[in-house]
Parts: sequence; C-alpha cells; structure tokens
Amino acid sequence: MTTLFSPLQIGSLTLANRVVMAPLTRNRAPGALPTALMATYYTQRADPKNGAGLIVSEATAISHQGQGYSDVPGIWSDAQVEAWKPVTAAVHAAGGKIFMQLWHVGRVSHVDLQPGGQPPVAPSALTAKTKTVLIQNGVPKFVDTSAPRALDIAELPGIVQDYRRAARNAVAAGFDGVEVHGANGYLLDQFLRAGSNQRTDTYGGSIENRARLLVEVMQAVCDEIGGDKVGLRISPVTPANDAADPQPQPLFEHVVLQLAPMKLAYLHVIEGSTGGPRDYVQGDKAFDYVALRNAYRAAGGAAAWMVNNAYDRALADQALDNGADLVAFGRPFIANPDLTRRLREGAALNAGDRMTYYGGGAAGYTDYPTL
Ligand code: 8OZ
Repeated sequence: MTTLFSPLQIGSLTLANRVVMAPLTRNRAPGALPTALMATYYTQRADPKNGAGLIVSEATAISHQGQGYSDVPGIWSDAQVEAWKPVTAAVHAAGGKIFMQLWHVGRVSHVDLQPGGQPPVAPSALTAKTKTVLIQNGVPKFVDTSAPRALDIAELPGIVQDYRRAARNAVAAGFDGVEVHGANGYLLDQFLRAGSNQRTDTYGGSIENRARLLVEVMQAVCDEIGGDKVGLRISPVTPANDAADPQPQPLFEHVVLQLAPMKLAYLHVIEGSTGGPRDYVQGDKAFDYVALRNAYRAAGGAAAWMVNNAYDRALADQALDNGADLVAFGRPFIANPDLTRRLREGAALNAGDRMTYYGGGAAGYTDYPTL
C-alpha cells in the first residue's frame, strides 16, 4: 500500500517519501544572494526521516527583471550560483533532495525593484490589483505594484533564454532539478489568463496563443537540463495576484496536453485559492482536477502528480488513494521542520508566526522546535 511515507522514483531521482516542502517566499536573501542562514533553514527540513522527501526552494528570480519583492534570491549571476552551492551541499549531506523554483514575476513588481527603476513587464499594460513586499530599513511593507509596460514580441525569446540560463545555473549550483513557477498570477500565469493577457499577436487571444510562452519556456528548460529534472507549478483557479480567467478548464487541459510529450518529473497543482479555500470557483463552474489529470494521462503524460493547498494527513491519504503521487505542504513546513515525522506519528503541529514570514532573521525561521 502506498502512503505518504513510501518512496517514489521520479526520473533518476529516488524520493524517500511523498511529503514535499512547497516553495515558500521568506525574503531573507539581501542583494538576491542566498545566505548561511538559508542553508540552515533548508537543512533542518531535509532529512527525509523527519522532513521532506523533496524540498522545492523559495521562488527564485531568473533575471533582475523577474524580481518583484525585496530580498528574494536570484539565479542569473555566477555569484548567485556560488552562493547557492553551500545550500544544496548541506541539503544533500543531510540526505535531502532539492529543486529550485524558477520565477519571473511579470507585473507583480515595483519600480524600486526593477533594473534602472523601469516599470515591470507584463503581457499587457494592465496593473495588477495586488501588493508586493518592500523591505526598508529591515521593516517589510506591503505596497501596491507599479503600472507595467507590455512586452514587445521581440523580447520574448530573451525571456525564454533567461529561463534556460536559470535552469542551467540551478543545476550548476547543485540542485536536483527545477520547478517552473507557472502559478499565482506571475508572468507565465499572466500570459495564460484572459484577465491579464489582451495581446493581439501570437501570444494572446486563443488558448493556444496564451499558452505559447509557457510551452516555449518548458521546452527550453527541458532541452537544457532534461525533462526528468523539470517540474511545473500551476494554480488553475487561484485569484492570487489578480489572476483571472473565465474558462480555466479548457485552458489548463490544453496546457497539460502540450506538456505530455516533455517527460517531466512532476506537475504541481495548487487546488483552489492559494493559501485559501480549496473549493474556490473561478469562471462558470467548479474546476475538475481529476479531469485535468485524466486528460494528461490519456495524452501519455507520466509525470508524478503533486497536489497542494491546505492538506492535512487525512486529506493527503485520500489524495494518494485517489491517484496523486506527492503532496506538497507549505505553511506547515515553516513552523515544523520535522513535519513528516509529525504527520507519521499524528503529533500536534507548531503554529507559525505570520509576522516573521517575510523578512527578518533566525526568529520564526530557524528556531522552530522539533519533537
Ligand atoms: C507570498 C509572498 C510573496 C510571494 C507565490 C512566490 O505566491 C509567491 C509568494 C507568496 O507563489
């Protein structure tokens, strides 16, 4: 019988259990460089007897333009590659596996975070009704995102190239693979959804056109490092960061059909509203996640199916019984480095302190107690 604590083979990688640490933005990388404290934080969660079978890193900017929050890490420079190496080495020494989440925020940014104070970029010049985090004098503040400019079609190959370089850099930094961030209203999701994409060229309009950039990015990343080292995170109905589409079901079914031949490591699906209700509805009817997976499997897609959002032990067991392969836990991993052990033993979970989620030091980061 498969449980959360059974191993899983994905590509050439053996995961010791099916508990995944979801990507979590923590804003503790000043100058976009990872730190020794980050190595400690990930390593505390890396031993698969107590912690995650797979860690997905916090979202990491593929370029300066792709950055949208203060003190999030990057993976576009040699200095960043070097600074990530101690993190991956420490995770591996603890017996862990770690993928890097590759991130371009698109319009979810602020001029203060962009190269030369320029406006952020987006599929269309539509401001997202959302906030970003700016840290000034050590104090995190939620501020409105800046008005973006629409990307010229001639700029898109450069963005695909930035993802490709980021994937190559992630592997050079010692990561076991990468997860492309296609969720939560960031650049690739902005292209996917009609609410943020009003383009009239081959990257807007039809579902096929809106999915084009994501498919090109996935193909480039797979070509660069091999599909068995590549995952994708999607959030078909989330309203996060002003993401909106009237018909997510055919949109995401088209996406997974395009991905089926790429032989990916996993597909990571946020069910419902990110960090909120699982039964959130966007568009005209409830999203059918089983139909999405069936469409992918029917097209020959064999990637591990990872589910996420508000899972507990009972819901996770049910998901595995119903055909999911991996369950990602986000906020529970902030406060419980030994989450896997606690799930296995039915132990109580520590509560996290929201005031220390974004920015700061060791407090609320590396000081949560284990059993
Ligand atoms: C919370 C705060 C900042 C960023 C996401 C990368 O929602 C994020 C994020 C979450 O995917």
